[in-house]
Formats: sequence, C-alpha cells, structure tokens
Amino acid sequence: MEQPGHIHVEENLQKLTVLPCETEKEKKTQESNMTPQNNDKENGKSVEKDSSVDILPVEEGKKTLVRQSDRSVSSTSTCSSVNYSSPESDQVFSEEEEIQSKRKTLRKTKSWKTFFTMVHWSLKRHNSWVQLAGHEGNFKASERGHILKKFSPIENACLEALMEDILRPYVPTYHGLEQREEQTYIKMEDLLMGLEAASIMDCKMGFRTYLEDELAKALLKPTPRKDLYNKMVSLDPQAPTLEEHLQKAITKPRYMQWRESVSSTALLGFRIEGVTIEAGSVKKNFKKMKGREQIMETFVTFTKSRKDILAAYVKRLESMQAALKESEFFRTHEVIGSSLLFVHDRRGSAKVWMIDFGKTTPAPAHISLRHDVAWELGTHEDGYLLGLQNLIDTIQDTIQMVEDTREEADDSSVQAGEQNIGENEKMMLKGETEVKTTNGENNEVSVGEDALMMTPTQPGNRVL
Ligand code: I3P
Repeated sequence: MEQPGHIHVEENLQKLTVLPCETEKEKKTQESNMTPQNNDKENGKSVEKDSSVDILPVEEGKKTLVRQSDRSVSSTSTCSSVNYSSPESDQVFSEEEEIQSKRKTLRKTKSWKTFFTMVHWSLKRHNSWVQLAGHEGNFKASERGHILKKFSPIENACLEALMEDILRPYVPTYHGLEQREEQTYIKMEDLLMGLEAASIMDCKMGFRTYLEDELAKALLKPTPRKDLYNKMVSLDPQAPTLEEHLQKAITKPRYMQWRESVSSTALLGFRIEGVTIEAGSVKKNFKKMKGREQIMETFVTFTKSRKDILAAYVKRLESMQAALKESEFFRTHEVIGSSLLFVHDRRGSAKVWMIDFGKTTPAPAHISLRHDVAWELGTHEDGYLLGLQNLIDTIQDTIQMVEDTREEADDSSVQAGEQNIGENEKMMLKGETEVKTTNGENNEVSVGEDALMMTPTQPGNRVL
C-alpha cells in the first residue's frame, strides 16, 4: 500500500525527461558561450583537462567494501526544502608563491567556476589563498590566519555545532560571522597558515553527492540544465541518451549520479577532486579516475613517495574515524558533498581536515545514521564511513607499494652490481680489468638511479 507523500523514483534517472527551458545556469552558459572546460582552456594552464586522463576499465578494488545500492526505490524524501543549489562544496587553502605570478593567474581565472583560483593574499603577503573546486567568488580575504566564506545557513549551523562536538579537532575553527558591505561571511581558520609550499589534495567523500531532497525536487519538477549537459558531453559525448541529446539538457541529479559512476565515488565512496603539489600547478583531471591503482599512483605522486607523510595521513584518518564513530553530530547529519582536505608541506607536517558542510543537513529526528551501509532512498545514508575505510586502505596499500618498489629498486641495483662483478671477473681474465672497473662502478650507480626513476613516482605523473 502506497504511503501518502511517496515519490515514484524512476528506475533510471535518465527517464527524468525534461522540456527544454532556460534556467539561470543556461543563461550563464549562453552568455559566456562556452563550457567551463573551454573557459579553463582560455584561462591558461592552471587547470588540466579531464580528457587527458586515461580511462581504465572499472576496477574491482580488492578492499572495496560496498557498491552503491540500486537507487530505484520508492520512498519518501523528508529533507528540508532549503535551496541546495547554493554555492557550496568549496575548498580553500593558501600557498606561498610569487606575488607577480599570482596576479597573473588571478587575471586569468575569470570564469564562473575555475578550480584553483587565487583570491587573496594575507596582510603580510607571505601567504595567499586559493580556491579549489567550488563556486568562484565564495571567499574573501581576512586577517592573517583566517578566511571568510560566503554565508550559508546550512554550513554555518554545521560549524557552530561542530565546535561543540568531538569532531572539532578535525574541522577548521569557526570564528563567527563577519559583515563586508552587503554580504555576510563565515569566518574560519586558514588551514594552510604557516605551511611551506603546501601540497594539497581534495577528496569528496561518500557514495552519494546529491541530497535526497534534490532528487525529490527533480522528480516532481524536472529542471533541465544545458550547462550540465555540456559538461557531460565534454567528458563523454556518448553519455547522454538520445533524448538528452535532442533536449541538450539534463537534470542535476542525473548529472551528479553520472559523475559518481564515472569516478571512484560509486565504487569506493570517495573521489579525488583536485591536487596541487608544493604550491605548483593545479591538477583537476580526475573526473574519470575510478580505479584504485590510479588513486594509489596519485597518492605516490602527491607525497613524492614519502612514507612518513603517507603514514601520518593514515594515522590522522584513523583517529578521525574513531571520532566520527563517537560523534553526535555525525550520527544526526547526512554528510553530502563534504570533502577531506589533505595538506602537507616539505617539512613533513601532514594533516587531514573535514571541510565543506554546505550540503550537510540534519537527518529526520527518528533516524540515527550509521554511515556504513549502502544508501536506499529515504534512509539518508551517505556511506561516508565506507568511503573513509576504503581511503585508509588505499593509502596503506600505497605505503606498501612504495616499500615494494624501493625493494625492487634496491634489488635491481644489487643485481646490476653482481652482474658487473661477474663481467669484471671474466674481463680480468681477459686483461680488460681497468676499463671495466670504472664503468662497472658508474653503471651500478646509474642502474640504481634508473630503477628509482621507474618507481611509482613517475607513473603518478601520468595520472596527474
Ligand atoms: C559540480 C559538482 C559540485 C556541484 C555542482 C556540479 O560538477 O558536482 O559538487 O555543486 O552543481 O556542477 P563537476 O564536479 O562535474 O563540475 P554542489 O555540490 O553545490 O551541488 P552546480 O552546477 O549546481 O553548482
């Protein structure tokens, strides 16, 4: 018997057929007359295109805990009706860089959404802010050690609650609100303060990246978006259905679900959104990265094979995991579109932070969220803990991979040395000792170096 208020969810979001109509986002797209990728291209080299990423076959991660469940379930959405299209899921960090080059980059990053956009220098101009993967213009300069993020009632409520929660050490410190002209901002801690040439990675967590409420709205009143269709086509021209091609528009949940399926989100419950290494150029071409091997290679490249940093990340994630399991906030909130920000510097300081709570909403009062089960419509489960466990396992496997590769490299060196010794012995008998001794020593070193150059540090560069 069907309960009142039940929403019929189509078996496939592709069936959310929509009549072409002009939305605000479409207008934006038409105004600029280019897709975000085109904008990125126009803006220069600070963003790498997704198309450069090799598409590997779907990989069954050996430690993958769960696949996202079938979403074609009928149920009631009980989420609040707040407009979640608000500018959220932004990641902000600062880095040390040449001021002139920043100015240059800043001039280039005028598109509405540029992935790593520098928006601020601190008062002393020793550090700068960059915005990663979000809606541009969300951040403003503040005094040293703080940043200002455009006010969102949802995020503000989360940060306030988190300051009283066991998770407090894992989120940027909240410093209240600040008014600048007509705009209210949330003031929070600068997570990159004091770091030297920071390396930063953003991982979006969870198996689901859109709210149940967004899905319910799309089912009740489908709103086609041409900008999302364009983004989909630019990544995979075959992805839209015939109908979608005709309409040249898709709904947001359709796009978000497709993004989950082409990335590691649907398989592992997390995905890499962006990386910068030692304040270098921004890498953003991870949209089609879904295999564990590729992710491991990315971690190797990101940490430059530093086991101490990888181990520090695992330690931090494990303590965060323990806190999450105890957290009242976590038990009562559906955490959607939130990220983990990995930050380390050359000196070995490494931390992970929970950021972006613009779509983190209280679950209905009768629901106590587990976060370690597959989502079914109406449960509000996000799979956050499953994704976190997969992430921890992936980094641990990365450490193992680094160790194995080093051992292999060492073995190659030894073997090369032994081989040379063998040859030397033969040559001594032939009276060629002098020449070969010199070469043998050089060879030994050079073989070792070559072998090291073939460690995962190099393939990782291909991924990035
Ligand atoms: C965007 C990404 C954002 C989402 C945004 C998407 O896709 O999924 O998380 O913002 O929706 O376009 P992509 O990563 O492929 O660029 P929210 O998390 O705030 O929903 P939007 O276009 O409605 O801003």
